[in-house]
Amino acid sequence: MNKKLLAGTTAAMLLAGMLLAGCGAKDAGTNAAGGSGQAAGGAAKPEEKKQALTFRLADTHPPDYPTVLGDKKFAELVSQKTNGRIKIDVYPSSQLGEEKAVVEQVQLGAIEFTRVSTGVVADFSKAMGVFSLPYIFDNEAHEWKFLNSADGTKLLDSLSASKFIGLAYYDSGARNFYSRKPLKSIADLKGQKIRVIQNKINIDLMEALGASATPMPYGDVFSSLQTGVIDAAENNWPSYDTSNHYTVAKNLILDGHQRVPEVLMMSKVAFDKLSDEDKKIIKQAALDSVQYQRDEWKKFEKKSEEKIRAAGVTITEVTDAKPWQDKVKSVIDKYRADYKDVLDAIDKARK
Ligand code: GTR
Repeated sequence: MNKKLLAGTTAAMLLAGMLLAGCGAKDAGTNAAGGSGQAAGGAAKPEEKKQALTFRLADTHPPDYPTVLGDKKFAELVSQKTNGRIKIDVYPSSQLGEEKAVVEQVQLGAIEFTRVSTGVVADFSKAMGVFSLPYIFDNEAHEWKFLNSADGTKLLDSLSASKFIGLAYYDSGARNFYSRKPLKSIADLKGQKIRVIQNKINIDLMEALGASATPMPYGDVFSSLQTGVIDAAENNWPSYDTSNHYTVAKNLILDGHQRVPEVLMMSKVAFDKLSDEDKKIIKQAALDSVQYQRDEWKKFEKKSEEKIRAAGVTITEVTDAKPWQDKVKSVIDKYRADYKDVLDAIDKARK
């Protein structure tokens, strides 16, 4: 069975299981205690009254990928802080579906947690679109200075308007173009069919580069590159590596056009049902998992780069980003008014 079919089947089975169980989060405390949650033969102690909960967290990447390692660290911290009372099961490899479908389910409360690219969330929360604008961050330090600032937190908090609770940002490095066709300069992108994460800004960005954008789910990109449905795609080193795109699109140009952070988020529907204490534990555990995720990211990014460089991919370095920035400036101009405050805050974080 191919990966996609398997993912679809698994998702369908999980959904069927959920329907049979009658709910998403299981109240294990109530189930185990036969409906009362009370210790036999006496008044319930306060500890025993607390609900035991099991949640699901969806991630598109394979189990050893740094975002999934971050997810698992988060789940582990939540379990530790609640003495195992809140269990978060991590489902990697798109087992619960492709990102857009998962985000829709998180919005409805059918899946409680997900880790996704803010590029995907942009279609649900306009504010998150800012991260899909090209060349807004100079480097990792600049990006994280903003993400960790009060303005970065405000942006994360704004997700609640779209029925998500933004828990934390995770690292995702910089995105570069890669193609089946030669890709030695910006001019080579002209006329190429490039897969993008579905959002308006990405489509404008491809147009500015003279290319044509083909939005599609991440899981479809490999076969689309392999069969020539698309010429090119773009991503960071770890995704180019683990998706095996580097085996079919063997020309990479290190243009670093975007730094699109990942976001760990919870369904607001599920969050609102939690006690204040549990809300606090979940928020803190997410923040406490960030440094670990960033460390794992660094290690993995380096390993992926080494692997790809050794694999015979034709790699073009971009020593001068200016022509690239000039070419896509129209995109920033188009959206500047929409994102004025946050773009100003991002500029401020540069200093
Ligand atoms: C990756 C990101 C994924 C997914 C993917 C994509 O960098 O970690 O969540 O959004 O990009 O291009 O679809």
